[in-house]
Amino acid sequence: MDDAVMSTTAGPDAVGVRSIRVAVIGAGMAGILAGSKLHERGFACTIFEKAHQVGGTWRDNTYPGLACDVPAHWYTYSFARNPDWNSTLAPGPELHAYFTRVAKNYGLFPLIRFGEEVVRVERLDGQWEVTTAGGQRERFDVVITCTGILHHPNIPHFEGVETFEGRVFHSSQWDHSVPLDGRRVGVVGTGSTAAQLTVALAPRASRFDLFQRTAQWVMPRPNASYSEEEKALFRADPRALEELVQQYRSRSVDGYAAAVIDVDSPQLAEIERLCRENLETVRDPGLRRRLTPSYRAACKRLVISNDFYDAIQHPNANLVTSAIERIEPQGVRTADGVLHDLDVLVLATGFRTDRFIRPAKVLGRNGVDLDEVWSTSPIAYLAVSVPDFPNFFFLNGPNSPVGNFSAIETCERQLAYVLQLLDGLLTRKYQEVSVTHEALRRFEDERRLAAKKTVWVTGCDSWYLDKEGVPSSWTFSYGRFVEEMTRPRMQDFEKR
Ligand code: N01
Repeated sequence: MDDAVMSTTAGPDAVGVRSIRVAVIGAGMAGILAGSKLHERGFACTIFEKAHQVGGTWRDNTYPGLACDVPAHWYTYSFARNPDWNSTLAPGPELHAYFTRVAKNYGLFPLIRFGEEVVRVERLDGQWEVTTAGGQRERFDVVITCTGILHHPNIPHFEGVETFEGRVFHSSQWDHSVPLDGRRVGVVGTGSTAAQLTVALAPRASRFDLFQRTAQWVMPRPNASYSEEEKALFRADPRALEELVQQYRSRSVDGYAAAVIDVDSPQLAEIERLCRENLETVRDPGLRRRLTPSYRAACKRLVISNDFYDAIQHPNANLVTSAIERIEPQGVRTADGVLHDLDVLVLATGFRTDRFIRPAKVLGRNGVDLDEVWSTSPIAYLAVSVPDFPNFFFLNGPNSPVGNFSAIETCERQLAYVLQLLDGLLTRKYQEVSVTHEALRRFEDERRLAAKKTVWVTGCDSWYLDKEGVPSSWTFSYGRFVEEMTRPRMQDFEKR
């Protein structure tokens, strides 16, 4: 994969490379990637990061039980493999340490403006003016937004929440000062986060209530530990490590990625079979029935867990399926009239996945407002470019394959594509480049058509769907993504 990142013609010595100023917004997984590669190639690169540490989602999320449910060896940059993962599914702190290490090794810290939130990006005199919350303004030739998708917490308003005498917080804003052992803990939500919290907290709490609005399909995935011998082998033989990565990639690409885009696929049938088999491990038929979803597996993002069903059957654990009516000083009152006494209430209620670079105001050519362009839903040609926003690109942007395959591989391929578009700036073939309206329309029509065959539209509500019920993800195959990202079709771009 790194070959693709490196395959464009310009290098540090190329004409003009140092004079092209690039603003990268965000120092999470995608920003570290963009910064590393731009810096390596000699671009003048500034990374704006509103927080005080790198790591994005792995910095923000520190909840007990946090782990990545994608195999760690595959969840690494192709240019910075890690032979030292301790287990198949790495815990959050190990992932945060990895991303911090890569940022350090690639010399990014001096390029990062920590504590500087970008609030406005405006096209002025053929450049982008970036304004931060502190009022600093600076001009750049290119902007690459790396602001993530699962970033802005979705915090529902429950009536009476302000009267709660315990502590309440969102899962991505964990309050580590709050004791949990022996306390009465409630978690709202049944997504991947809530499942990991259940495994971590049910045995620690004196009582653990899981407030479920919708049951989720849970797919088992074993989590093996790696011995010191295995790590030594990976260190000594990078090819062995690469083979392991390839095994994980093939399994995911031929399995899950194929399943989600085709409701009639044998891969989806197999996922459903595995989820049903897993559900059968719940001993009490009443509990099993309440945990059984009424929609197809993978319609919502699958919860991946070997332990969730064991944890929800723990003597301390209680699955609450009556709707939350309001919050009272002592706890949560549900529609069946029961008051669930609590000391701590965690909102594992997910994220606002339609935000991207927003709430920053982005004004393109002739004052075109990104908020208006995206008034129905965020869209971008091949997830990378929007008309009237020249030299402005997304990694992990709208319609990116967020739920399909490795987000890191996705971003590496997107960056390789963007770097090819920047080649024209370097060689002075053009000064600005953005997709044409026509090409975006064509892509979007095709994407929406393909969406009809995906599992995401089979009758569940999820964060994949926009206001019109159209999945905001990549609705094509992995092969198509690789092909599209290999080389830009320059006729789809307006160059000036
Ligand atoms: O959030 P979610 P998440 N009243 O949106 C419920 C990734 N991730 O943080 O289904 C009551 O999936 C909502 O209910 P419903 C992963 O991609 C990865 O768990 O809408 N309940 C749902 O149950 C994942 O998909 C890892 O009816 C309310 C839950 O809250 C994504 O992050 C680990 C409610 C939200 O589930 C988001 O996961 C963790 C309300 N008003 C997360 N509002 C890895 O391991 C919402 N809910 C890589």
